[in-house]
Amino acid sequence: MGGDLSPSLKALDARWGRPGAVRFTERYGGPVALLQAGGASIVIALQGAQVLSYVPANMSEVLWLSPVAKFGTGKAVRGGVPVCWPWFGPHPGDTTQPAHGFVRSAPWTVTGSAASQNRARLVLAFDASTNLQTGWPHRALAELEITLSDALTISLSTENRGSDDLEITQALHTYLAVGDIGGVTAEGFEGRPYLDQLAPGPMRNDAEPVRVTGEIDRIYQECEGPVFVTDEKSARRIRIAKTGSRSTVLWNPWVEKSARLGDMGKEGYRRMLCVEAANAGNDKVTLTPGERHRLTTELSVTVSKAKSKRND
Ligand code: TA6
Repeated sequence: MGGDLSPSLKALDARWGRPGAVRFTERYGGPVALLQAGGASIVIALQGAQVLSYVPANMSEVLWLSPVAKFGTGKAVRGGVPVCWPWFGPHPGDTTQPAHGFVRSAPWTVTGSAASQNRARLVLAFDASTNLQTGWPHRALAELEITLSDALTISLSTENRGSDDLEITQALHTYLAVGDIGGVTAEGFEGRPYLDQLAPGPMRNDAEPVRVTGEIDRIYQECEGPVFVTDEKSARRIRIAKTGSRSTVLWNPWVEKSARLGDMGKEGYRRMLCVEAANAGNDKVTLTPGERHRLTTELSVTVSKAKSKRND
């Protein structure tokens, strides 16, 4: 195996590899880390520190990855869990800046790994206090800690390394894989106020669980608890828990936006739903010098009771 690794992958394996739990290789045309624990596995692209795949033990893929995802240097990959930092959505003041910040398509540095019985962990960092080429006039360190156990836990920490207060927005932009969007219900949003990105205006509020029947792009506020995606066709329920976040983004591009995006694949929108642990909308994070903030999302899956066999 080691024979086919590039020198940098060999060095990563030597420094951070953990037998049977953490190894480095190439996938999708770029360097990735493969983590395994208790029969579960994940793939993490080092570019963007982006989890691209999560397969729990004895289950199928939990994350959606576009079948036409374009992997390339400096190109955000459509799917998995892109890291939106240090701003969510369009840059608050400069339209020349990329949407969702500059780290999701930048190289991150592996800074830690660990493995124990049924658990594997990788830590990556993006030091924006020295990456002056971003043009971002602040000094901060972003760290992503990815832990695989009987759930997938991803934590994005920000440390303000500047001498002024730092305000950020951010999201772990999770693309969940679903059997078919027509059989999906999202629960835990009932009664939560949300900003409708498709119809800017006052906060809205729905009392019912969410069914997706067209483009949806909502930033739920005052939304701290776990939410659930029930997927009839896949006969499973995904729990999305979080900490350090009072906002959750729900997004499906549907037909027209998918066509504009160009990298969703044929009817890709039917097989995905984004449920994003975020600090977005009015839920901004302000850090004093030296202060740290941690945003965490935890994904876990249960198999729905086998659909009762109808007697017809
Ligand atoms: O999280 C929802 C959203 O902000 C949508 O408005 C849409 O733009 C989506 O993110 C994807 O953004 P991207 O820059 O990855 O195409």
